Formats: sequence, structure tokens, C-alpha cells
Amino acid sequence: MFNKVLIANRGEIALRVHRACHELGISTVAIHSTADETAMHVRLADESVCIGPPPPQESYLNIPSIVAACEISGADAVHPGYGFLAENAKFADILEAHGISFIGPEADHIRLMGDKINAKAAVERAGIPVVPGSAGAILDIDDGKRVAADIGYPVLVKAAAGGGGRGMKVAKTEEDFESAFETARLESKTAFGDDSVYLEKYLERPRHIEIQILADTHGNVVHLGERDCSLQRRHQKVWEEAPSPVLTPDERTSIGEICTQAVRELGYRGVGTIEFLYENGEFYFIEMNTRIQVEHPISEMITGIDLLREQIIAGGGYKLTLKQDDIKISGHSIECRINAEHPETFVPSPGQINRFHTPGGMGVRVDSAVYSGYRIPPYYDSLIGKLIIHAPTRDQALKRLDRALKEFVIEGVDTTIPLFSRLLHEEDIRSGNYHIHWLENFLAGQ
Ligand code: MV4
Repeated sequence: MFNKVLIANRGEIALRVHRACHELGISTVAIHSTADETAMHVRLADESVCIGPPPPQESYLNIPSIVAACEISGADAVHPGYGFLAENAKFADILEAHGISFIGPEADHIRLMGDKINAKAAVERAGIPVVPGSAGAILDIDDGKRVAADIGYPVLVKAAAGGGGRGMKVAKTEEDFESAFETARLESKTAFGDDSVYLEKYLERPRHIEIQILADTHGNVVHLGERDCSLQRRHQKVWEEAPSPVLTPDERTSIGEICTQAVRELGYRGVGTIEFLYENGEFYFIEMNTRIQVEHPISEMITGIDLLREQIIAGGGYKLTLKQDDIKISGHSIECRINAEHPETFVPSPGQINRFHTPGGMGVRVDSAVYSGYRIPPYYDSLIGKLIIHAPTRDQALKRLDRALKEFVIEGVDTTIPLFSRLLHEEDIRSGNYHIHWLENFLAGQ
């Protein structure tokens, strides 16, 4: 097993990785910017290295500084967390060239899944259902209009380099096509430096359901069921739950087996998430994430599996001891992302947290790196922490969430806690009857 892991991240995920490493007997190295000298991830780690000034480009995204930190500290592996360099194939390549393990998939799998056109073709060959659409990139308007007519309007123009909804435009009819195509291309060129786009049938009111998979380098692949992440605002997840309120056990088994078989065929290693849109009982692949995700704890809560531990074991080339038959889904879990933002306007609210008191008791988990007196710097994302609930049933989870939100005290900055209390009163939330546009519609109607 690794002796020393450098954690190339900050905030709650850096703590999550540190905890898994320590339980495996692995020592940890924190890296931090000058804005994070007093951060909890630095205090907790066995060693720390300052790698640059506050802007992410000069610190948490600065590959030469991070490689230097590995060499100075003698780390034999890097855990990238999520965000920053977690899905940067070049970073994985560079680490490998320096004889440092990247705790994640092979660089080529990161590269494949980063190109949405190639990713879709590869998973389709491996048996995963995809959204009907163009066979590859669309190069000109006339070709696009022919393919769009074939697919049937409305169609969605998507960036091959996409993600986060950038470079994505709906064409409701052929009259809209030219403008949607040109706008998507321009946005994609600006955001990603690549103007390749492709077409898909536009699904109007789907849910976002993703399958968590875990694979080792010995052909063992398991899935941990799904997470329903339909409640999003501007492509940021706000509330996630597992299991999905709408899937049957048979649907879960069926899509889970399709995903594990595909991942085995692709020769993928580590944790991964296969994201689907789900509408009228059908799954349609949209993308695969090759990192540990923010919302991974809800899968841990319903399976009892420590995903970070398994990811590190698989990353070290060891065999997973888990078998699919050992994985039983038990109860219901909900995660609320608590951000330092105004609960109605979502304006970021960095600054000092004067008082921080977390809820506790049975079935309540808080993954956070803040403490009373901590000052949230303005340079990074606004996540204060994640409130994760587990209970035997969904109804009990909703009640437990309500009481945990009431216990939570965060003073000094605005937080999104009041939003969750409001959501708990909504009949559609109580019944699980929501889709990917529900939250934005709700917020627009307030
Ligand atoms: C779609 C779609 C409808 N139809 N694809 C948004 C980001 C990117 N990862 C995929 N996205 C979508 N792809 C087809 N064919 C609607 C979205 C979408 C969305 C997806 C998941 C969660 C929230 C969303 C919000 C708006 C649009």
C-alpha cells in the first residue's frame, strides 16, 4: 500500500481523503495556497507544503508546484479530490512520468470521457443506452439540419468539450437551428478552445440519475446503485438523494448490471459515475465522471461502503474484496449542499464564521472543513459543508433532515440552510415528484 499520499485539494474533500488515508495507515501531505494557511486540511495533515498564491491557477492548478511538493515530501501517490486537477489527463500523465501514482483512472480513460463525442461512442459500443443523436461531430449547418430533421425537433446542440452546461443550445424548430448551432460553437470555442459540437434529441423534463461504480485492475467491478441529482441550479447540484424516489429494484439491477459490464469492457479502474437522463422509464447516458464526486457520501450511507477507502485500495493496484452480492441497499440518504450564499439571491457570502455548531445524533453526518472563527476566503467555491442524512425510509429521512437543519448554527455569513427548510414544505419534494428543471422553476416562481 502507499506510504504517503499527497492530497491535491482543499476543503471538505481534502479532509475526507485524509481520514480514509489515516484509517489505512497512510500518512498525508497537504498542499495549500497562502490564503489557506489556517485551513483545517492543513492542520489535520501530517505535513504541509505551501504551493503558491491564492488564485487557483497559481496554486491548486499549478502542476509544476504540485509535482515539486510530491518530490519534497516523498509522497508516492496523489489524490486529486474533485474539481481542480481531478479530471486533468495531462496531470495524470505527468505524475506517472515522475513515478508517482495518480489515485484515479488511467490518463487515457480521463481523456476519453472528457471528449463527450468519443465518450458517448465508447459507452454505446459497451452496451450503455445513449440519447438518440448525431453519430459524431456536426461540421456545417446543412449537415446539421439534415441530422436534426432525422432526430426530430427539439434538438440540443452540445459541445464535445462540454460539461457544466456551457456550449449547449436548444433548437425547438428548424428556424432556430442556425442560431443554436452558431451560438453553441462560439460559446464552446470561447470556453474550451474547441468548437466541435454534436446533436441530441432534447429531453424536456427528465431526471438526472447517476450510477456509482467501483473497479479494480483485476476485472472486479461493482455498482453501488444510483443517486438522484435532479435538484440543481445553474448546473450546480443542491440536493441529492439515494435511492432515487422513482426507480424500482428491477430497474436498479438492470441499469447497474449494464454499467458494471461496460466498465469491465472499458478496462476502467477506480471510482466512476455514469450519468443518465431518465424519462418515461428509459435511461439515456449523458456523461461519465472519472473522479470521486461531491455527493458520494449518500452512496456510502445506503451501502455501508467507504468509497474513498476502496478508491485508494483500487488505485494502489490491490484487489477489491467486495462482490456485487455483498452490496445491499439499506434505507434512504439525502445530502444538502450548504453554501456560503444568500438563500434567495445565491450571492456568495465569504467572510468569518463566528459560530459553527453542527447537528448530530443518529443518521446525521456533516462533511465540512470549517470551524468557529474560520474565515472563508473569496477565491474558491462557496461550499461550507454537506449535511448528509440516513434513515430507514425516505419519510423518516425527510423528518430527520428537518430536525438537523433546525440544529445547525452558522453565524457570520449567509447560508443556503433556509432554502432547504423551504424545500421540505413543498409537496413535490415530499413526494419525490421533481425533474431537472423543478428547482429553477420553483425559484423563478418565488
Ligand atoms: C441534456 C438535456 C436534455 N436533453 N441532453 C446539462 C449539462 C450536461 N451535463 C447535460 N445537460 C443536459 N443534457 C439532452 N439530450 C438537459 C440537460 C440539462 C440538465 C441535465 C442534468 C441536470 C440538470 C440539467 C439542467 C439543464 C439541462
